[in-house]
Amino acid sequence: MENELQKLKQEAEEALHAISEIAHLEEFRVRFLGRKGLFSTTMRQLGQVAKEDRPRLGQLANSIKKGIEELFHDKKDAVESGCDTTDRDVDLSLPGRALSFGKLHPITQVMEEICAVFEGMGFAVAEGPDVETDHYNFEALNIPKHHPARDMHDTFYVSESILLRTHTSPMQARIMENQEPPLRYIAPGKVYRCDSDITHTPMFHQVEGFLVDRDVSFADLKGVLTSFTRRMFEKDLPLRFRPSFFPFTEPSAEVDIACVICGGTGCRVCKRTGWLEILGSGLIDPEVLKMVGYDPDEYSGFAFGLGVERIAMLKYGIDDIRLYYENDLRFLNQF
Ligand code: 2U9
Repeated sequence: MENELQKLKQEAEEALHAISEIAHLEEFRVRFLGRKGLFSTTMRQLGQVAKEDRPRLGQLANSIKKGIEELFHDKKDAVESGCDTTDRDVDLSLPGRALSFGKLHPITQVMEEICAVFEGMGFAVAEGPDVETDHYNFEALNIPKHHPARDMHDTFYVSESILLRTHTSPMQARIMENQEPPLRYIAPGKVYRCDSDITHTPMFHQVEGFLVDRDVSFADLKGVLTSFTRRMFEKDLPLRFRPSFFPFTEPSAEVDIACVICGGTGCRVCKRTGWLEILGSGLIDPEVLKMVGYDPDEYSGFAFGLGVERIAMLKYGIDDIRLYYENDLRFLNQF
């Protein structure tokens, strides 16, 4: 009898626990607590147990039934009011779940910072398509047919004349073609090249910029880029302009800053040179000015370009570019 009562208790508790709809409450009441229900039927059997056990078992049966009735009323209130908290899986004492806020990807953060510095110097921001024509990506920028950058191994082609832009310069050619100087623009965005190792990813971000006006000289370029590096790296770092070559600028220069890690004494990051290359630049080639319809005798200009991933690597001491794109929150949450 005692076993039967305990089994009934367990059965009733489980049945109550499973109830989530009002319709099932009455079914439960009739089945367990009604006049012909399981508790009444079991209690009627008390007459058949030994006389000396009857008071103890009667007391037990009453207390179990009372307990189930209380649980039933709690459940009824909860289900009818729509906030069923009698479920034992819900611990109301637990603190609420903390909302985790998303944040900008480190590359987006650095790109916005770069743009803000140039905007502070009066440059407007222009964005253009990632899918470009061969004309704007190469031809208009004085990159001839035989140039290695045009090879299938360096560029992602969509068709013979359509490709994924390999730099944001096409946007600048489009602006020049449609507007008259004076002009000051930067073009931030994604660019694509067939390349993949610890310092290259097939997609990366660039900010390129240009200024065209009358009497623009290399001194103007030096002034703007010196201000930029000082603001970006928040230090009065020494800067050097090293002669270089780009098809769209003449003369051209690569710009180095004193190594942000060793300060110029030489370390692993700067390959013992004491310098870090941060951007390319130059005076816009007169051929490019002619191509967009400007008279090179009237106007001159400078242009520059930088890789955002590289700037962010130098700023934060990151040694593998692929970390940016592995979506590992332990890495991303540091920024
Ligand atoms: C027009 C004329 C000239 C844009 C320039 C660079 C120098 C340059 C690279 C730096 C690292 C790209 O991300 S990177 O690989 N860029 O060095 N870009 S001058 O010159 C232009 C652009 C448009 C019409």
